[in-house]
Amino acid sequence: MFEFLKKLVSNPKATKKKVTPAATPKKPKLKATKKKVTPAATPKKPKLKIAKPKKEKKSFFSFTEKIKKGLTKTRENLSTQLTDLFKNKKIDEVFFEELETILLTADVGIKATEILIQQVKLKVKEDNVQDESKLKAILKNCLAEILIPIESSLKINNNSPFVIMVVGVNGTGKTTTIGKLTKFFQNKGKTVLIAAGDTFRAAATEQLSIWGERNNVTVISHETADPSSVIFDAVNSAKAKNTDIVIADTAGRLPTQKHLIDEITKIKRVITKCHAKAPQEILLVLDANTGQNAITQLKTFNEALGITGLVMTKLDGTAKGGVLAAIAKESPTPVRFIGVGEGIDDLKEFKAKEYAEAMFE
Ligand SMILES: Nc1nc2c(ncn2[C@@H]2O[C@H](COP(=O)(O)OP(=O)(O)OP(=O)(O)O)[C@@H](O)[C@H]2O)c(=O)[nH]1
Ligand SMILES: [Mg+2]
Repeated sequence: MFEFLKKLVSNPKATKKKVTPAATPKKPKLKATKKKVTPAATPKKPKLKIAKPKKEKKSFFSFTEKIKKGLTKTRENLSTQLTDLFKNKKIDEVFFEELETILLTADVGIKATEILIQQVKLKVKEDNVQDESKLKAILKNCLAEILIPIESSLKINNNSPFVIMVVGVNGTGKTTTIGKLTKFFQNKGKTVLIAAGDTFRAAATEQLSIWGERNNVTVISHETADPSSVIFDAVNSAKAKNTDIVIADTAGRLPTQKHLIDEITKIKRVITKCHAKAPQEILLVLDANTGQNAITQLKTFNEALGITGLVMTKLDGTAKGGVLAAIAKESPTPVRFIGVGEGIDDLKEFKAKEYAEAMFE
């Protein structure tokens, strides 16, 4: 199922077609797209399948467990390497050199690794640490300290509608995150409207419509291929209906595609014309598998748009969970959410301590 979706949505052909619109001027097939897609208006069977929401216990314990489960690959990788390290070595300079390599392989990044090693060395000396579990506890605490400055939950202010523009590179998980976010805000008692601003890929609107149906919210889409006008209409519609939040999807684009980066700055300007305080949040969705390249993506999107928050997706599928520490030290930006699976409930607010706990057992 995951493989099927991945192939369908991240189809290399589709990606190629989408990221080079100038080279492929033919219009996307949007004939089937209705002006407004509501659950009642789209009774036909969706072609795309999306993972069914998994039932989740609402306790704090289950919340922490979910993050732990999501970070299993990173934790297991770190744990195995740390255990091996302790098998052969006492804690000396060579030990710290090897620890440095282990942290770098988890994508903690050079700056954060240096800081971690410095702090760990200091504590190890102070407490005369010689065993693995104590070292892990020290690593946990030091990592949490690095992550705390980027822990910042998304606050919805009263300048309604609160417009969230979702941006990022192709296939990072933007549309899926919008589906999960809609549920998150509905659980907080907010009303949500979705704007299908990825007008480039024909299947994108359909994919978003399915998430709309699952959450029972309206998805505004358009027959024209101009994303600005779709989002403009959505913001106006939200104003008329007193909807609390508009979440706008956008097409994936690479930081190197200047014309597409220019296009997204235009989308932002159009939103502000419609609502002077909007967009209140420009959410960059990053795929944890991209490792250090996430920082390059962040810098480019930030220069073009002024990124106000991050979502780090697919942490469940990677051993590179350290990337958030790299972001904290190299390009500190508020991390709003983390994605730990494909299901509707697999989006969690980022909590530095829990995250650090989940990285080391
Ligand atoms: N395992 C896992 N998969 C995820 C997560 N978030 C998204 N995905 C999957 O990643 C794939 C791409 O997700 P999309 O939401 O379509 O990505 P996108 O950024 O909208 O892609 P484009 O619109 O093509 O740029 C899908 O198969 C999703 O199910 C996550 O947190 N964990
Ligand atoms: Mg998408």
